[in-house]
Amino acid sequence: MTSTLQNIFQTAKIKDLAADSVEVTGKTGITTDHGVPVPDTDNWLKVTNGRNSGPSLLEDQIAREKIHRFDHERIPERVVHARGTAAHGYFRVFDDRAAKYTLANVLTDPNRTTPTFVRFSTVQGSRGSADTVRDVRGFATKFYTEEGNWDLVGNNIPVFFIQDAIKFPDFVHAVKPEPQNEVPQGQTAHNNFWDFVGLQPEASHMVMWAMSDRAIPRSYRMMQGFGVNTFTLVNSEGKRFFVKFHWIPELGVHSFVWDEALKIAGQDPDFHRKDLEEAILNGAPPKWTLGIQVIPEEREHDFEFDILDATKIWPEELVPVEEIGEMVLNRPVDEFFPETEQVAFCTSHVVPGIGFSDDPLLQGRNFSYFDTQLSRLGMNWEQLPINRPVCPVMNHNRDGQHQMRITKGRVNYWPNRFEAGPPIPQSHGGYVDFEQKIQGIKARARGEKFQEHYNQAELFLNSLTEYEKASCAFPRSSHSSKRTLFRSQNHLINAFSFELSHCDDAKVYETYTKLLCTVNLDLAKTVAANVGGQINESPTRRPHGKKSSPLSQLYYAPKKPTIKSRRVAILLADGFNGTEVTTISAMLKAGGAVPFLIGPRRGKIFPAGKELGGDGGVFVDHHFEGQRSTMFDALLIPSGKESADMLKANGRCVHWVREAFGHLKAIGAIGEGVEVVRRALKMDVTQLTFASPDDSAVTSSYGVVTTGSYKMTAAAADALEIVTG
Ligand code: HDE
Repeated sequence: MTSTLQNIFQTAKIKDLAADSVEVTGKTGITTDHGVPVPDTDNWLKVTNGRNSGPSLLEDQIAREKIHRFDHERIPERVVHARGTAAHGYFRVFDDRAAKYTLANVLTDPNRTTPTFVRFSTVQGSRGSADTVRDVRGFATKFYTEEGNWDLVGNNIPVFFIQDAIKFPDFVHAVKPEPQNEVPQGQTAHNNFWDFVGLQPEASHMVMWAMSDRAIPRSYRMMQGFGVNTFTLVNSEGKRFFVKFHWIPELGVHSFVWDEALKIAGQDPDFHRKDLEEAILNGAPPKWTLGIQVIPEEREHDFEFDILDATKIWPEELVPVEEIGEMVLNRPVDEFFPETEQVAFCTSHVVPGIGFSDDPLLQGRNFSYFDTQLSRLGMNWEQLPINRPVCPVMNHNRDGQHQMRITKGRVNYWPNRFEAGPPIPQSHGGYVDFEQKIQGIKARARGEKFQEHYNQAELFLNSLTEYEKASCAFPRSSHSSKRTLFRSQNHLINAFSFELSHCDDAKVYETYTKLLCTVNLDLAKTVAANVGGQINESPTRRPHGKKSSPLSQLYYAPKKPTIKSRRVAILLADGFNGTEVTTISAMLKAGGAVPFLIGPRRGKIFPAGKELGGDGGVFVDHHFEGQRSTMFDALLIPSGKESADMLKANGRCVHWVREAFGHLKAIGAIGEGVEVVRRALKMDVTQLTFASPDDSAVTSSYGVVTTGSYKMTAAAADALEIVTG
């Protein structure tokens, strides 16, 4: 374990897991599973005459055990959300402000630290699929509270494709790879998905989100989380409230552009997995604020949408988000399988003070999750170390496959003559079942307001800013006078066009472009023109023209801009400016960023003034061919004539600068390094720049910062001092 991890705060869950953790060291010899020391793991017991190896013997219990264990290493992958990664952390509330809504201590007691375990995931692809595909992301949190586990099993998009759980198998069959050839992997760009959503208008709101930048997050650390379903809270006076849960990331909500996401899927399919681990190990543990939207019971019917419909948001203008606490993820898992793969969530797992609503999607989920764990992990899945609560567990449930607990005593039922294992009344912390009055007719039907499907799809579209709509070759700044240099395209249109263009059945894309007319006629026309679809000439619904700014991800820009955890590539070759690179690297590290030196070879590269092959070189992290600009958030080209000349002449470096520019990465260049940028972009960088007030450096609305020479400022000196100690 690294020293960073040893020093971090240990939650009750980390201490609990220690009982089941073993460390493998040089002193730990190998034994069989029944504990017998193993003398040889490389040779199966054989009949041999010394010259030839003869037949292998079935009696070799050591070899047999090794193979048996291997044969059964796999368990069924999750039917959805198979690809994921996870981390440990903790949750604290700011104060007891939520006590007016709930008696749940985890949401009201500021003196508590509740351990958490979060698993992030994609939905469509299998366990080995790429991280950066266009997809919804799962955001499932297990709170190990003192009153039992609470699982908040959410996504990074606040709505869902369907309203009633009974449609889930159809939806998942349609979205997953097609049955005849198991294609495509990690994508919704195929006939069956678009066929289904085209015939299922309730999906239209969620499809807008899935085609937006939300579906290609830059990092799991830079996305929101939403409980999606409507839950309930009960306070100590027995009053009930409807609630939606929100996670808001400290770093803001950021996405890739599609070209980056596509390339990274090939360059580093584990990008998001590594990103989470890298940030935690580099001392930038991700943090989210927990927000709640609350509606008192008596206001349930005050809205034009049904508040129990999971295809609808509750606009924040109508129901504000109240921030009540924060979660930090500060520890990667020690081993993937027992923790990330075996963790199992259930929406039905709530604690006193939190309850369900009649949301028909949630009701079905409450059945489904426990059920799926039975086939994935077996009946006693809640005894697995990662799943077991940190509070005592006692009941009269018994036996089942892989029972790990030995419960002493003579009774396994209640009531019993010993009064052993009695129920716990509500007054002593027992779960509170809210006494809800129900009246109605038993029928296969949904409420009246569940029939409207397009208003919020339009609301989402109207709320996107130009940035989100603009293509990757579009300038960052909306006040740029140079904007016309670039071709404006639309992210959302591009996404629809990519996906529908992968459908080869005309019926599918024609149905969908017709459906889009009801959301927005202009959008439908452009997409139809791109993919060969069809439109209805007049809008089939009157647009309402409303907006809600929190639907745009720019609304969540971090309160204080930060370079924390951002990856910065410094491209250099022999003859670079050594002091400059050392100082800037130190400044980046002091700001929490992660600098990487990229050079023409993996070994030592020598700064100007140092003898080639001598003592004065620096080790670079990667060779030019080993990484691409897509793997980094920013690029720096230092000064140094010889170095700059080499970079200019190298096709890979030129491409690096051009690609980073195209993806709107921040690019910094100093002295001769400016010439590299100029050459790569085939334009005078001053065309791209705005002079800064003191003329010391010029920065552009395109994210290019250039300066003639590097100055050792007081801030730089401080940073150097911090990092070099
Ligand atoms: Fe899930 N979902 N889901 N889902 N879901 C599963 O449970 C299901 C839904 C979500 O990291 C499965 O343990 C039904 C909405 C996440 O382990 C399964 C319905 C939301 C994860 C299941 C939904 C989610 C799952 C598969 C419609 C966002 C991964 C493996 C009624 C709020 C959890 C498993 C992890 C996983 C069923 C809809 C989120 C089959 C029936 C809405 C994040 O039980």
